[in-house]
Amino acid sequence: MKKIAFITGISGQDGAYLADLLLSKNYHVLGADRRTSGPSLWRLEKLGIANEIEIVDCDLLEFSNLERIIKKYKINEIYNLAAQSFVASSFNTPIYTSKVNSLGVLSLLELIRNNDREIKFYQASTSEMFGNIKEVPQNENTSFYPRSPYAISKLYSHWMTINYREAYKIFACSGICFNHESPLRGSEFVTKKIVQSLRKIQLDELDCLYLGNIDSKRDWGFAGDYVRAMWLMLQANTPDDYVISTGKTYSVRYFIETAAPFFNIDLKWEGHGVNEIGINKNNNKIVVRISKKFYRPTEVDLLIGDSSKIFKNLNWSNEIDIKTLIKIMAEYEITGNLK
Ligand code: NAP
Ligand code: F7E
Repeated sequence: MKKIAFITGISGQDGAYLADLLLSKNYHVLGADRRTSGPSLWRLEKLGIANEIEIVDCDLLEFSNLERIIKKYKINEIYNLAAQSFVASSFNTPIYTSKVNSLGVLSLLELIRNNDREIKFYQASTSEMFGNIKEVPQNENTSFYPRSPYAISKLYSHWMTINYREAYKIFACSGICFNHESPLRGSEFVTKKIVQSLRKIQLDELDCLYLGNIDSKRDWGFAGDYVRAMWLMLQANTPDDYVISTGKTYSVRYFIETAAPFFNIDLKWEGHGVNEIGINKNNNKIVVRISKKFYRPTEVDLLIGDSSKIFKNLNWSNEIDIKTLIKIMAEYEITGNLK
């Protein structure tokens, strides 16, 4: 009998890569999708797996949707990836973000508690919970100091996951994932925005890329590596929480400088702060400008993870480094080919 995995957030970046991984391991994959006005399953189509997944109509805010699914199927593993995941947006939609990212998770945990405590549960936690960092690098024991409604909503569900594990002996795990990217990353996130815009500049479809704080630093990995860690966590002998990261950090500025040559752009910087500009030395055109519009009310300046626990317990480490990640993302913009 095939194991049944229920993935919320199937239409997102991680949902697509995780579904691909679980199908390769012979799971029956149920994917929660909610109605939107446009097509939502393009990532699954890009990976060539759209027809292999059973899509179920489900919004995390509709308790009855979740209940119907949990009662209908004999689910073995739930991967809760659904979220309002864009930090910048969470400052404008704090109540909505909290409902989905906090109460949506609690609904799932309650349903497991009341219906089938054998279901294993993965919660998509985030390095944003470290926020105004208290330690370098950050590990599972580092104190949290969230800096956005997004991070605070995720901290709630992180602790709720731990509480349900301790109180009801549910196999519930929280993966504290640092930033992970791919060609299938949403276009509002900075890495995708950079490669997409540089390609448009190369094709004369855009004059200039506008960014916010380019000196902020992130520990960027590849989404394909991170979904493997999620799966490993639910195959372990005991449920636990893990930091999933590469252990290296780079600035947004470094990301642009490294991506630019793929698009025949040779960058030099002039000026400071909001007046800083990036000039293409090949034609002296200004291709990067700073806009206050993209600054956040409270920023997370630096993140760098320590994943020695998951390496030791589950033998996980990332395979794709930053330069390879940038190459994969840049080449996808040029060729449109994923594999
Ligand atoms: P993503 O591409 O933004 O995908 C989010 C998914 O959640 C989409 O499928 C979205 O559906 C769905 N969703 C949002 N609100 C929903 C609702 N009310 N009901 C049902 N589905 C809903 O995010 P991702 O990058 O794949 O990240 C996956 C998870 O990991 C998220 O929980 C995110 O917060 C967390 N995380 C991500 C990273 C990272 O660097 N990628 C790092 C740490 C943690 P629609 O398509 O309909 O909007
Ligand atoms: O920003 C800076 C921005 O939006 C990265 C989500 O997956 O990872 C992601 O959250 C950095 C920030 O990702 C622009 O200020 C500069 O310092 O790509 P991002 P994020 O906020 O780190 C965590 C782990 C998650 O859990 C989230 O779900 O880049 N930045 N200029 C910019 N960012 C954006 N988006 N756009 C800019 O123009």
